[in-house]
Amino acid sequence: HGQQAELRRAVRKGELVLYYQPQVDANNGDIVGVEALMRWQHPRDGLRGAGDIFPLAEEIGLVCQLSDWLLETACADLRAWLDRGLARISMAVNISPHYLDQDDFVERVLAAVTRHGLAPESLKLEITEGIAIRNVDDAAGKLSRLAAAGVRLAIDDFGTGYSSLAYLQMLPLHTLKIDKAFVNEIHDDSQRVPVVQAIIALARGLGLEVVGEGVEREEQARFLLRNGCHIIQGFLYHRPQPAAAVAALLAAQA
Ligand code: G
Ligand code: G
Ligand code: MN
Ligand code: NA
Repeated sequence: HGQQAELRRAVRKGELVLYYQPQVDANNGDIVGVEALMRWQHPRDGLRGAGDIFPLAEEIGLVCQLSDWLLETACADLRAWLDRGLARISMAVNISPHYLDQDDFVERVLAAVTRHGLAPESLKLEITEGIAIRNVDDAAGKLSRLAAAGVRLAIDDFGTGYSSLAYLQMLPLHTLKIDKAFVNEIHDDSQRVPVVQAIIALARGLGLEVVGEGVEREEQARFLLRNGCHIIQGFLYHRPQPAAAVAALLAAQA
C-alpha cells in the first residue's frame, strides 16, 4: 500500500514523464519514428521504468487516467516537433489491455489525434499479442474502426505470446515488431537465424512493415538489413530520451 500511495503522489507531483526511443531507417540512419515509453522520475530512486508503474497502476485503478495522459502528452509533443518544422515521424504508444477494454477507447484515441491536428497515420498503437485474449472480437472491432480512420496498428513483442498467427489475420495490422529476444540470438557467427528470417518473411508476405527491436550490436543491424528489415529500434542507435533531446536529434537531421 505504501507503493500505491507513492504512485498516487507521483502522479500529483508530475513525476511521471514520457521518454521517446527513436526508430531509424538503417539504410541512412534517419529517424522515422519514436516509441513513447513511460518513466517515473522518483525523488529517491531516480528513473524507474514502466514495469514499476503499470502493475501498480492496475492495482489502484489508475491505468485509464495514465493512458489518457500518455496519449495526450505524446500527441502534444509530436505536434510541437511538427510546428518547429522537424521531420514528419510516427509516434508509437503502447496500449494497456484495460484501456482497450473501455467502451469509449476509440473515441478517446481519435479525440487526442484531432485535438492536436495530427494526421491519424502518424499515430501508431502498439498492442502485445496477449492483449486481445480477453475479448478478441471486441478488440478487433475497435481496432478496425481506428484503422479505418487511418490510425496505424503494430503488434509488439511478436513471437513471444500465444496465437500470434491467428492475430495476424484478425487485426488490421500495419507493423510487426520483432521481439528483442529473437534479435538477441543474432551473433557474429550466426550465418542463419531461421526464426528471425521466418518472421521477416512472414511480415513481408503479409505486406506489413517490420521493426527490429532491441538492436544493440552492429552485426544485428547488418543481419536485419540484409534480410529485409530496415527499421531498427535499439540502443545501438538511440536510447529512450526526453522530448527535448529527440527534438535536437531531429533538428540535426533536417
Ligand atoms: O521501457 P521499459 O523497459 O520501461 O518498458 C517495459 C515495458 O513496459 C515494455 O513492455 C513497454 O511496452 C511497457 N510500457 C512502457 N511504456 C508504456 C506505456 O506508456 N504504456 C503501456 N501500456 N506500457 C508501457
Ligand atoms: O513496449 P516494448 O516491449 O516494445 O518496450 C520496449 C522496451 O525495450 C523498452 O523497455 C526499451 O527501453 C527496451 N529497449 C529498446 N531497445 C533496447 C536495446 O537495444 N536493448 C535493451 N536491452 N532494451 C531495449
Ligand atoms: Mn512497445
Ligand atoms: Na517490444
